[in-house]
Amino acid sequence: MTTYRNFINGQWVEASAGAVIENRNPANKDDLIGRFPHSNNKDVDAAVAAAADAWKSWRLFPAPRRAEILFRAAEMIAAHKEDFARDMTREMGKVLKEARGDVQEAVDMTYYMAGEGRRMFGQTTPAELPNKFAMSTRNPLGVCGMITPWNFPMAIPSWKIIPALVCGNTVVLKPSEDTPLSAVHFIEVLEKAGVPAGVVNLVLGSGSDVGVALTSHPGISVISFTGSTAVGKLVAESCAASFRHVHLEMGGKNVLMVMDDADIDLAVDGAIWGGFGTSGQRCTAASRVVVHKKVIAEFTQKFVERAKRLRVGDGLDPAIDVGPVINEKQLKRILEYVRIGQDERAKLLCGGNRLESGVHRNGWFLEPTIFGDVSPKMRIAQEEIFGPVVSVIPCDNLEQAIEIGNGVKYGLSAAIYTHDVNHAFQAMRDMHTGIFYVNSSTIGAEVHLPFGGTKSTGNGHREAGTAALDVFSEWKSIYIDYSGKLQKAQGID
Ligand code: UN1
Repeated sequence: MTTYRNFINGQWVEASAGAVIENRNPANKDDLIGRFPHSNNKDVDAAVAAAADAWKSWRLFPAPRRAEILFRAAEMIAAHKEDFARDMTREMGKVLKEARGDVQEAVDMTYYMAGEGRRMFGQTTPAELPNKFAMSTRNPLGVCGMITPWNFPMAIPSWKIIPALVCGNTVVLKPSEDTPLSAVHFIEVLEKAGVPAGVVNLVLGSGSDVGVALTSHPGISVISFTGSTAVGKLVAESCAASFRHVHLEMGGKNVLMVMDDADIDLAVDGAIWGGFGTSGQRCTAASRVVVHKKVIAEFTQKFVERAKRLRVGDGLDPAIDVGPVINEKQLKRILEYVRIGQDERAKLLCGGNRLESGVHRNGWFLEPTIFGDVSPKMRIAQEEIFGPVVSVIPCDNLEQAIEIGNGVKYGLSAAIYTHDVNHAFQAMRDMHTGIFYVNSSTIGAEVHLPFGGTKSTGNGHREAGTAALDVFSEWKSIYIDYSGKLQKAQGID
């Protein structure tokens, strides 16, 4: 049994209070993965102090050289892909193929962002006055605090840490207590790739201890948070007090719209993948499927038939399609939504139960669940469930599909299945989401495009793509007057 540590100022250290959190496999709770530090505000203080000190030199380290370290890190993650993916499946349950995809996203993001070390373009512009030069440059902010969830245990830390580093910031990471091992692997890679001491720090523990200490710490310049909308609100409030920058990536209630001219089998593939991939535990999950009345009978029959055939079990077994959900608390929450859906008189078409006998007896397994006859205002059609539960909602036409699609408080991802190019363009324009797909499911964003959502999904920022640089740098506008005399602003004689 391994006892893991925090990483502060280039050293692997125990939490100051010596307390530990056990991490167990959600597919088999007898499988103890390790003991991890239950850190507190003293550990956060030490990590922020180390990061602040390291920032003094890291910010001056040339960006192309920061990038060299990050390119090495990308190679190392790729070399460990299989081991990291297996440990990820063991600690959070998603099937191995998907865990490999998660590690691959970290590889892709690290290569992509390292490339920014030789770009990170600013602007040069004409100046208003003669013999004057004008330009703008990106500048690092200082120490970045990062709070990351368990559903993408390596990808999401990479989406935050790598752009922060390439911009010249230093980092304190607090990953979910459900997935500390993947974070340890990622930080070890950065250490071995040559990131200097103090530039990246890892403080493991709970949100109420480490998260709160981080978001309220005066030494932090920016907080980047991915998690629930309820917690995101607390994070934003805590940051507002000191005008600390905050980037929030929160909930989703994404819609997959199936029009009457759609390729139904393709749409069913998309609904299965978007609804039950990662056991529905993605902020981009297709948790609502809005289907044209003309094709809803055919679609629903095929969708339910496919969902019933999904094999639920340990994600390390290659025959399994859907792994467990992350923990008992989430399992209970999801089952509570199944009850709510039944109380609301939605029609339970398949699933709805916990699987707890035989091979499922030691884990947090749920049957893939589909509700039919869902009306758009029901709670199951409005609230983020974050589990393998999909609502099928009928519609009369495209306009109504768009209205239903937009009729939730979230705005992350949407998809349309149609062969009508006009409908595809109209939906693309009118869906108020940060991500939109045509003839493809709501999940599967790529690292070089902005990732994030509108309304209660986010606070206007995006991660990934060059948009991430806007979270982790600030503009400085620079004017150089080489006229040798006092020149006042245009319009002043
Ligand atoms: C998330 O669910 O928090 O587009 C992120 C996707 C993935 C990332 C999801 N690339 O579904």
